[in-house]
Amino acid sequence: MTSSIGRRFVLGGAVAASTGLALGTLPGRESTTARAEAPDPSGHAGHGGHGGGVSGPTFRKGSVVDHVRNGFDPTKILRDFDYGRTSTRPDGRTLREWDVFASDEDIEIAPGVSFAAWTLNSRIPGPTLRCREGELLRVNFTNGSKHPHTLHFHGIHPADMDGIPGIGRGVINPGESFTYEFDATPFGLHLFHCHVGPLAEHIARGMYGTFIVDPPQPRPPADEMVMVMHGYNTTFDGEGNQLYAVNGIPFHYMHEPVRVRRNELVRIYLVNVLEYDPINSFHIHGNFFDYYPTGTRLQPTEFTDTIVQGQGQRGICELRFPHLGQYMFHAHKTEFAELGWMGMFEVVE
Ligand SMILES: [Cu+2]
Repeated sequence: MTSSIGRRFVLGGAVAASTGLALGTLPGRESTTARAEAPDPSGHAGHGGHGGGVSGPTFRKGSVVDHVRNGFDPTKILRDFDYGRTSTRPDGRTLREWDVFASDEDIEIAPGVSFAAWTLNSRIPGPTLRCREGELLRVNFTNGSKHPHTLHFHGIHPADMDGIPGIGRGVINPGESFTYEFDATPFGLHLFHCHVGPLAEHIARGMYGTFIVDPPQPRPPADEMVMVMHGYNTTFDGEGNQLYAVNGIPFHYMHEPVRVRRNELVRIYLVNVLEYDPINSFHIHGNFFDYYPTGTRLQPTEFTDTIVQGQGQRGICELRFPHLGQYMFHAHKTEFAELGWMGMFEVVE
């Protein structure tokens, strides 16, 4: 890390102080709107690459991105679990297969702001692949991008299925395909991402997804959702992020709150893949949650309202909302929150 980190944290403090109650206001209000094109008038943005500055978040008033043109919608991604195709092997074991393809896509990440993304299944984040412990998994990967990529899964598997350059099949070049095959173990909440260098750029461009291995005995029924925390380095300088998000589009769940039912169990599969910043965090208003780090144990380790994750860390949050109304959730790194990583739960009967 360079000394610019210190500058960025100082800058973050200035942002929080200057915008005051921004964390408690809804989109469309003065404090959460600004111009997408506006540079930080303080001139500090270049030091850390964070472009919000004292003018606050860089968004035009009242407009949202074109989800249809993007081809994905964070409201759908939230509860979109991809169980793939299953068949039964002669030995009675379940074989589960998915098709994953890489492609280069221009995505509107903020109103009028296009990002040259490298995607998995044409979305950011990539698909949420879900299976059960003990199954045999096959991931048929096709590289339709102009760049070489791999799929590297977190989990327990042989080296030649690890999806890194120089081992096993190694790099999958443009136009090539490869099938990764491994066992679904251990149960828990995992992730997958490209592992080709420059690694930070391949990840930051959008090449990641969630990988859920359910325990042999399913978890109790719940309103389940995935939240992948990430950012956008729109300048591609590798110096930080100008925008932050969960599930692809900054501020999306401020425009479309996550609707949940009062007293129903809510289970959030929370993953941090944020590149260029050392930590990310999740905080919920007016409530506490049980936290299961990596989801590999069935007993929570903590009852809290804030959790911090480094890159690659993930965990399951379980909670019920006893009261009706709207409750914010956001990074408790307020700089990230004001640059897009904030949303709302709306609790209804
Ligand atoms: Cu890649």
